Amino acid sequence: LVAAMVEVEETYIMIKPDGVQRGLVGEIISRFEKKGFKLTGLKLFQCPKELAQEHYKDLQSKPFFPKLIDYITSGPVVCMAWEGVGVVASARKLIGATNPLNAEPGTIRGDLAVQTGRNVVHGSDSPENGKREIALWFKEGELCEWAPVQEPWLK
Ligand code: RTP
Repeated sequence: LVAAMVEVEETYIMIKPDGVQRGLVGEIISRFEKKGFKLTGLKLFQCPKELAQEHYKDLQSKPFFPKLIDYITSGPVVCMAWEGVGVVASARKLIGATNPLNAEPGTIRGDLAVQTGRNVVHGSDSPENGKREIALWFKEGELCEWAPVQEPWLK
């Protein structure tokens, strides 16, 4: 028996304020749904400054940090938890390169964005960060563990 190379993982995906403002919420959620990942958490949320600073603490020393915090807190974001085999790396591929001008067509940023500072979506960069970020952005009771039913919805 060959051991499975990729495991079921969870990742934190966030539609940034520009994605909400531009009416791209449905389009972005639909890309992860169509790929086949499972949505386990979803909310529209006005992020406080402290949370944005904690989320991006690794970038604290970067010159663009204050602008990044202003951007992320400039309006509501859509917080999502997604689950699936290899979802962390796959979601990063669906999202595309950080600089949307380098992102391939077919990716979210490649199709929908132009500027690094307005790149519409965030995705965790490792399974460890996926867990850390989901715990940071969601409270207990906000996540749903569910399995797809086999029965048809309409009878
Ligand atoms: P994200 O965390 O949002 O998924 O982005 P990422 O991993 O692709 O990129 P990262 O290097 O972690 O940067 C986080 C976010 O900071 C903003 N940024 N601005 N030079 C700049 O002005 C600059 N560089 C990065 C972007 O919004 C980037 O997504």
